[in-house]
Amino acid sequence: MIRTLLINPPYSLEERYGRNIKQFGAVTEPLGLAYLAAALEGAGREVAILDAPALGCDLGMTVEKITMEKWDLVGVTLLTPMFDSVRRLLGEIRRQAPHVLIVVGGAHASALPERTLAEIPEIDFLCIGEGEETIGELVAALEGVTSLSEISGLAFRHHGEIIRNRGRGFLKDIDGLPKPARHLLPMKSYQLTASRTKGSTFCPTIIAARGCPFDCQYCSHPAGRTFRHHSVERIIDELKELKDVYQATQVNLEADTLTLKRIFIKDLCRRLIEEELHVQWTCESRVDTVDAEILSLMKQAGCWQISYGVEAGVQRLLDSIQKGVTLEKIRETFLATKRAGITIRGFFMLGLPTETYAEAMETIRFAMNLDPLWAQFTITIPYPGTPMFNELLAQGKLRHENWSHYNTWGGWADRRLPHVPVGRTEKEVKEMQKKALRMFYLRPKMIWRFLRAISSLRDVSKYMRGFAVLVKTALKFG
Ligand code: B12
Ligand code: SF4
Repeated sequence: MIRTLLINPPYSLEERYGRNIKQFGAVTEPLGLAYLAAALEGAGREVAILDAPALGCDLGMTVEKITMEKWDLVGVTLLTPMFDSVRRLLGEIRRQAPHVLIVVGGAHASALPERTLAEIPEIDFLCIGEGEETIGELVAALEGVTSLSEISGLAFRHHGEIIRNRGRGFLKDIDGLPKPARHLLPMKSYQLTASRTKGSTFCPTIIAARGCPFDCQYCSHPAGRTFRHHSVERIIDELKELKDVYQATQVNLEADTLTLKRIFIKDLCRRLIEEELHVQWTCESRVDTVDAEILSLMKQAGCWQISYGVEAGVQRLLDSIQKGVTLEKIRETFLATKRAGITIRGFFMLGLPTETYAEAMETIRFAMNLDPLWAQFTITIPYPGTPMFNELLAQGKLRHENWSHYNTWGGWADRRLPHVPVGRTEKEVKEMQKKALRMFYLRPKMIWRFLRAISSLRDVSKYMRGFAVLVKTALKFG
């Protein structure tokens, strides 16, 4: 029987966020891999997950764990900024365990399948899109039950040539999938950021839905354009598991836009209220999919925070990325959310194509006026597979395709930005990321708010460390 090891590669918090802010980063469950593992287990296969970042494993330790036991197939997830980490890992696996077959999947692999196979010669198979069915069929093919050419959504090498089979559509019914195999993950090692948690930072995730029909130009729609949600029953079932088995008191209900379907979010909230589970939750949403009625129901159902993708404080920029919302709508929804008693995390993008220095400042000021509890300012990265990437490439405005530098925290992690708006410099855009955080957080109002929120010594140390990092950047030490 084929034995499969699924690996979340050793991509450290320092690589993601840089030395200065790695301490504030999240270590989250690789739920994609847990879904794959559950599908394999459901088919009676032997499978394990090695979550290198959660276990604190570097490259050497990860390879050692792989070679200690005899695995036939290793499956690795690949997002764009992890490219070099994955390439190094696969090179070492090939060197130290040459018999092991290697399959990769994930957003980067799905966006650039042929190119990824060409750039990383150690990869044997590559999964495009959702992998639960593909990996099961791959294992069956490796056992000689079916042939590789029959597997939709698979690319692979054959006599030195790269073959790409027909595509596999997205799953219609995600409830048909077994619950993610959390029992194979080191659940107690996971932590969300302070900005997304209350008290303890243990806040596991439930994927409530996949897919999104909107047209944001910086999005590659890795889960497709059709919103597919789990049933309310299934979400409650996962919630109970997290509460009873892992003692979770708070969860993150993950979906590109949880509130997209009014009827679904209403049903979910009503059931959460009826069940009296007393689990607090957070989610991500769009400002144009909620109103006062939904927000009030969400609050009653235990929602204490919503993260909204605002992106820019300039209508011209919002229109250029086809966000489909107005500044007025953003203001209105922020107000309604605060009135409902739900706190807000706002996401803002700096360095959008054609953004000027003055417009970046306008976005920061807009964030300050909106005044969410937390704001995240990332540098725009044109990820492969997005309309933004294709357009910048066609216009000759991509500076390089060194994937490991495609990191939205480039200002802190000191990456070479793949794109800088015309007329501006990389140094200035990176500095803008730090400046945005300083302008937003080092306001007397914010300092007062955090002082009032302090409820433990741990909080004191957490806020002091954040404050110190921001002050250091102002003094040019960070
Ligand atoms: C939730 C989320 C997060 C959460 C994760 C929370 C958690 N507990 O999982 C947080 C906020 C921590 C996060 C962080 C990051 N994220 Co994120 N995230 C997402 C989001 C919104 C959903 C991911 C998800 O859970 N999907 C559901 C699961 C079931 O799907 P999945 O993980 O993709 O796995 C399926 C397939 O991809 C495939 N598959 C995946 N791996 C493998 C491996 C094998 C062997 C096989 C066969 C198949 C396979 O099968 C899986 C099951 O169907 C996506 C957008 C999206 N809609 O996908 C962005 C997204 C994946 N993130 C992205 C990025 C860039 C990041 C960061 C690198 C950002 C940063 N600069 O730090 C970090 C990296 C995190 C890390 N792992 O180190 C990008 C990736 C773009 C790209 N081209 O790589 C996306 C696509 C968003 C975007 N900008 O378009 N993220
Ligand atoms: S709303 Fe979010 S998931 Fe939907 S297209 Fe825009 S960025 Fe992508």
